[in-house]
Amino acid sequence: MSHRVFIALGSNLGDRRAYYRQALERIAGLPATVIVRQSSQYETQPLGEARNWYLNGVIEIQTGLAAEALLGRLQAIEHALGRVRSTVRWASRTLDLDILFFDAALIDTPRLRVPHPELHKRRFVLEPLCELAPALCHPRLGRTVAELLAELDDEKQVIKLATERR
Ligand code: A4P
Ligand code: MG
Repeated sequence: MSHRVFIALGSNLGDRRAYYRQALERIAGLPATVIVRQSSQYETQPLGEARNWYLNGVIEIQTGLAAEALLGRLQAIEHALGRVRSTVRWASRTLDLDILFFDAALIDTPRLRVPHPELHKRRFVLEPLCELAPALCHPRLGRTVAELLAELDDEKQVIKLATERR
C-alpha cells in the first residue's frame, strides 16, 4: 500500500544547499518511494540556541515503506550526510529529516510521533507545508494547514528563497 507522507528538511551547518540536495536525491532513491512535490526553500531564523540560520523546506512523497521503516531510512540518510548526534537539544546539524504527516495516521511511540508534535507551532514548517497542501487537515487538531498558519503565533523570521534553476 502506498502512503502519502510529508517530510520536513532542515540544515544549518556546512554546505546547507548541498546537504539539502543530496537528501532529496537519497530520498528519491528509497525503495518504492517517489518525491511527488517539493516546496521552495526558506532561510529561517533558528529556534533554540543555535546561531546559524537554517535552510528549511518540505517535500511530499508517496512510499510503500511503513512509518517505522521510513524513519529508519531517514535516520540512515541523516547519518550518511554527516549528522553527528549531540546531547545538546537542538544542536546545529548538517541535516534533519522529520516526518510531519503519514497519511492521517496517529502514531505515538517512543521512537516516532506523528503528526510531528511541534509542527503547528513552527512557521519554518507551516509556510513550506502550506505551499504544498493548504487544505490538508491535521488529524489530531482538526484544523487545515492554512488555518494553522493563519492562527500561528511565531515571530521567527522565515524568508522564501527564489526558486533554484536546474
Ligand atoms: N522522532 C519522533 N517523532 C519523529 C518524527 N515524526 N520524525 C524521534 C522524525 N523523528 C521523530 O530526533 C530525536 C528523535 O525523535 C529521533 O530519534 C526519532 O526517533 P533527532 O532528529 O535525533 O533530534 P532533534 O531533531 O535534534 O530533536 P527534536 O527535538 O526532534 O528537534 P526538532 O524538533 O527537529 O527541532 N530552527 C529552525 N529555524 N529550523 C529548524 O529546522 N530545527 C530544530 C530541531 C530546532 N530549531 C530549528 C530547526
Ligand atoms: Mg529531527
